Amino acid sequence: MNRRDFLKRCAAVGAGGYLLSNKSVDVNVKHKRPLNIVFLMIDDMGQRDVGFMGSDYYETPKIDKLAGQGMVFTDAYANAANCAPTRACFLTGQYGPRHGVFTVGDPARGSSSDHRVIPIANDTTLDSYHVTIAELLGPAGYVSISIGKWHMGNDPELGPIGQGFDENDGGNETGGPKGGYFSPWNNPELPSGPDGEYLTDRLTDEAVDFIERHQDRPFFLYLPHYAVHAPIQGKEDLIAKYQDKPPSNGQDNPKYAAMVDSVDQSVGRIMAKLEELDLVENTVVFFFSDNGGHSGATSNFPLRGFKGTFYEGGIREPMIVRWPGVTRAGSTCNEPVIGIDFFPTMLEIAGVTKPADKLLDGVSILPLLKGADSLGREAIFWHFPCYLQNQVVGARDPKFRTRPVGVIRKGNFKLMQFFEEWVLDGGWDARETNNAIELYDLGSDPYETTNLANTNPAKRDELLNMLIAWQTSVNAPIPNEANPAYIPS
Ligand SMILES: [Ca+2]
Repeated sequence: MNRRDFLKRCAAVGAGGYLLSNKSVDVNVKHKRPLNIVFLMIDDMGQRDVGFMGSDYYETPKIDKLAGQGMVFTDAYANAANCAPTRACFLTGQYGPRHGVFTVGDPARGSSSDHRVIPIANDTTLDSYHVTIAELLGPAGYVSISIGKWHMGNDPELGPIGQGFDENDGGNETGGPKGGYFSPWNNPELPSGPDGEYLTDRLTDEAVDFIERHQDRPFFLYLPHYAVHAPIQGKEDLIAKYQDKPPSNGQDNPKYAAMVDSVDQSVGRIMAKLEELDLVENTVVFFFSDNGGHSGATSNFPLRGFKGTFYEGGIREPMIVRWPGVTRAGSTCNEPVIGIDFFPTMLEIAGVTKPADKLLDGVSILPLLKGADSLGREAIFWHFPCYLQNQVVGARDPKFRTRPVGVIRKGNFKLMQFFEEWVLDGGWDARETNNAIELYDLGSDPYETTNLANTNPAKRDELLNMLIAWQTSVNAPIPNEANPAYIPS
């Protein structure tokens, strides 16, 4: 069966179909299906990079306003600690072992002589046979666009168009803006604007234009900003605004602050356009980021670590969902949620029934949006069979942001299984002594300072058993081959 036939067969629209004009919806009826989805995916924005999560250095009044109008998730996670795997999980609704995008580029980063095991091969693009969220929303009547960073391959096959979006502005295989944040872009998917045009503003122009053009039909606006990923380049007038501002909690970079400020203005302009066109009550808006804040650019304090580590600072994200008539304004949810949950959530919002043979690893967060305080899900998982080089504060290791690791969070407990020690130093039988396991109680120790692996052996074994069972269930490849080039230091 080819892909088109598969899509035709599987794109079943929910009972009742959908309305063709979003203006005809009575917004006061809670169960009326909203028709538009706006997903704002910021790049490398740390959980503490926004005012509503406690930053008093960066100024994000528009994002904070959105947070006040919607529901804030305090325990929202990216599926990975770096860019591409989070995006592959978001687009497919599946954990990494299903699609093989585990990291960005080379899985063997750093010096091979420092690798104790051979890492697992990594897919740098998302294979076209995967069914993306855009491919299921399209047949349900949605017009869709991806504006900004794609990082999953190039069109016509592996870019946004190839993967089901109707339009693509600026998305390709690259993980950062090749030409920097000021035009010309050096991007075949985005015609350069006047010299000096700022990328975040330009992508926002494209988003506003898309909303205007498609205001009379259901739309899915996916806006994966290139910001606030390196290079750290802000607009001069915004940099000046932060130049004399005192640092706070380790956040002190005016150029980065200017980039965050531009993202804030982007959110403000998009919300203003929705209001102007009388669409705001009929649009669900998501705000999220793809991994933790980057070392050298910002501080995730008091969360431990940075982008690239699987401590909380590398994977915990700022997250808002605003769904008028459903999410209570100013509400907060503490249930752990993760990037793969957006796929089933958006299907449900759109009234699209999941095709029987489309495998989804996440769960719809609709009950949470409606006020429930739990999803009843046992645990969430991460799988990273690769090396990420560089030294960052909070990492376990002086040479790597992370070495190969598996992670589970269940309730307030989080367990990390480091594969080098696990595989080479005795596995299960040596789990008390081989330094493979870390266990934290995020409830009492959100900053991951006290490893409980040997002081709470019952909880350790419970989570470790669940993690191993999950790895088996998804065929997660464990890097179990010793590296002959390894030189003990
Ligand atoms: Ca990123």
